[in-house]
Amino acid sequence: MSKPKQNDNSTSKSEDLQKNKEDGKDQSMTTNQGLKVNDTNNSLKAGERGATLLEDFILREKITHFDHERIPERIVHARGSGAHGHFELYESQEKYTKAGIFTDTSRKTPVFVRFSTVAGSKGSADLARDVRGFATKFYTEEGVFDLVGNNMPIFFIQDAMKFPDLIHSVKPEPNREIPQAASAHDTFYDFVSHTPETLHNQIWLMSDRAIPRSFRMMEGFGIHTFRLINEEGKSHFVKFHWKPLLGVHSITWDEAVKIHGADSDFHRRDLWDAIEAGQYPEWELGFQIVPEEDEHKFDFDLLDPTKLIPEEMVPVKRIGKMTLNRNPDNFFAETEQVAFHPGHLVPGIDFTNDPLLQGRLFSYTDTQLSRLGSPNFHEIPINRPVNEVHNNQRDAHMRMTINKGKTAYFPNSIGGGCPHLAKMAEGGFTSYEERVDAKKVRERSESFSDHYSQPALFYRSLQDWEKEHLAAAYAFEIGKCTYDHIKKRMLYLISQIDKDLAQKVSESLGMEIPSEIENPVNQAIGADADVEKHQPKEKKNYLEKSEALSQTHLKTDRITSRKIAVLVSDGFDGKALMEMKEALEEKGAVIQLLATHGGTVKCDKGKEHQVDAALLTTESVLFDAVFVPGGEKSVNALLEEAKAKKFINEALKHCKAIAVSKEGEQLLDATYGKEFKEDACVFINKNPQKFIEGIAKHRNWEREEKAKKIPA
Ligand code: HDD
Repeated sequence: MSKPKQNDNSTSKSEDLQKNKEDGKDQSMTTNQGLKVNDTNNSLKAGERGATLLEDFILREKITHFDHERIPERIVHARGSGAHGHFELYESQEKYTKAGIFTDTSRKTPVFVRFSTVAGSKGSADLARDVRGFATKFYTEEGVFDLVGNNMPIFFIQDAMKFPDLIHSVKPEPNREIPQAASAHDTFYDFVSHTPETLHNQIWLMSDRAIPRSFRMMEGFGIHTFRLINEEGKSHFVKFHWKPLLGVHSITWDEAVKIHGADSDFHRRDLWDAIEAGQYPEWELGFQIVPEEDEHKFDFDLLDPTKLIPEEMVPVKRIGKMTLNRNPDNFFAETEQVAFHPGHLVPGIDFTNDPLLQGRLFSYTDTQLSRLGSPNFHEIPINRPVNEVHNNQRDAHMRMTINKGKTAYFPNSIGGGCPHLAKMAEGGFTSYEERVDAKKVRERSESFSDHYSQPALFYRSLQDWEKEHLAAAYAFEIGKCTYDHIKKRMLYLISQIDKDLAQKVSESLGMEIPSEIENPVNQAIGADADVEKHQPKEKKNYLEKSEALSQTHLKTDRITSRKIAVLVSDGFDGKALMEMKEALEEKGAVIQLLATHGGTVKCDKGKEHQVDAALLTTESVLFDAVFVPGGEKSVNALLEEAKAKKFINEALKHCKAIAVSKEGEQLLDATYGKEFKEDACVFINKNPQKFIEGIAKHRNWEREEKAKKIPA
């Protein structure tokens, strides 16, 4: 790894956090009361072999604190990783919003971002097939603004009322707490097959977006339609997008399964290592703006969170850039205690009536009360705003602020009327004055009932390789269900999205596609007017394809931070390694020397090189590409290692770039490599530039049809 960059990343938030930091450097150990401690190994006893005394307050304090170290994990998004950074605006968006972060180009707004999986527990593996959370806390001068989104642009359900049902169905089944961090089980598909509004998010979940190569290579979406409000009080609808500058990339399911065992912290480690190495992940923030008067011009409802606005209909305007450049100092204090909330807003941004968003506005504060234990969670350093907080809220568990004076009410005269109300000119928040004139009803709009058109658009927009992966994912997930009626319902629903897709899945399942839905909802769950009424409407085709939905169009030619394995043993061609290393490192790639043994290896010139990992301790799936330099002795030793051959076979199967020079070619001959010598991403004695271009492709998916037969 290259050396960490000098830390020039301070922001108003990092200075604020400084107040709470301590590292014990050159200090004596103390109790929590500040008493110096000179023995932390032995309890106080009656005689050296005697019983321990209750009096031992040092022992009691240490054990009591330990006993209470754990807090409840998040009910969803329990497993996550966070990083600090900042956001900078390209040009003022004052036409649309008065929010300072979107109008003042001189600002460097501090952010903290937490990425997560949804279903798994805190200790589950990173490569579960799942939606990824992408939550950003902006510490703005006007207060905290949270954009609590996902890496998919739509959600499973349309009303927050159904969230507990959705989550209960995907979480481990309650009788035996199986399976962990996996949607492939009966209860989830029971729910999905009875809830056709889930189908759009469901098809994204079956796509490669659910198994990203890295958090740094995912898009992020605010999902709901929000409002932007300008100085004149005019509102525009907006959808928020994060576009990663490293492109959008995923891995294959076979790799995901293997990474589970090889490195279950794969994404967490990747984010941490990239930031430590100074390879800071970056995203551009995009606005999709819809004028108020266009609200009803679409074939779908802007308030329906199961629909996206195709970028071909409303382009995404990139308005600024976020850079993550500092790892947290303490996982618990920062990443675990950070509390996001879609209701943390600043003037210039407002909600819409999306019923999912409206329900979220309640849930997020509520959950912090049980998770963090007190309404004072905003005082925890990672959560407190960088501007000052003044109000008449008082007390409660773990209050940190010492409010002075006699008054904690408004209006008051004794306290000089303070804190006084902000005048509008000083930036107080006012809600958008949306006109509401309606009956109070427990209903859903019929404009929300189109459940097939957008899943079909998504599928049509994918390349063939993406379609193959997606069909295999459905076959895997539904194949894991044990109830035939659930499998049949799923097949029927998929056939309504796309006949070819359903055909592929049905062949894998060895099951006919039903011509009509069996076990209608009202038989299975009792007559339900809402479910009956909201059976999907006929599929529409308002756009044949949207390029923005396929990862093929979301690439870059950067290979920054890509991990390249170099397979060697003693006697390898040192010159070839140095040439390759120099060329790749110049482009920001990370080279690791994997050898037949740990310690150091000697090249053909007798120079010692530090081994990054013995082959025994690592796996092909943890790397983006492989290079095998020549050197007779080295290659002979590799030929004796089954792991080296497995490494090459897996890299081939996973469509990665492979380069060999001189005798290194023998490793291709000894593996399935011999059948792939003409492959566009297999480079034999080519210059490093060709290999770099191959790595930048991420994968040669054209190889996959043939490579999937490799039994690796
Ligand atoms: Fe949620 C956490 C994203 C709907 C209730 N949600 C949570 C996190 C993300 C999202 C990224 C993790 C934040 C972190 O890293 O701490 N949630 C979404 C998105 C949704 C969504 C994009 C739909 C567009 N969520 C949603 C609904 C409800 C919740 C409809 C409840 C009615 N979500 C929660 C929660 C969590 C949460 C229970 C768990 C931990 C937390 O809030 O702080 O309140």
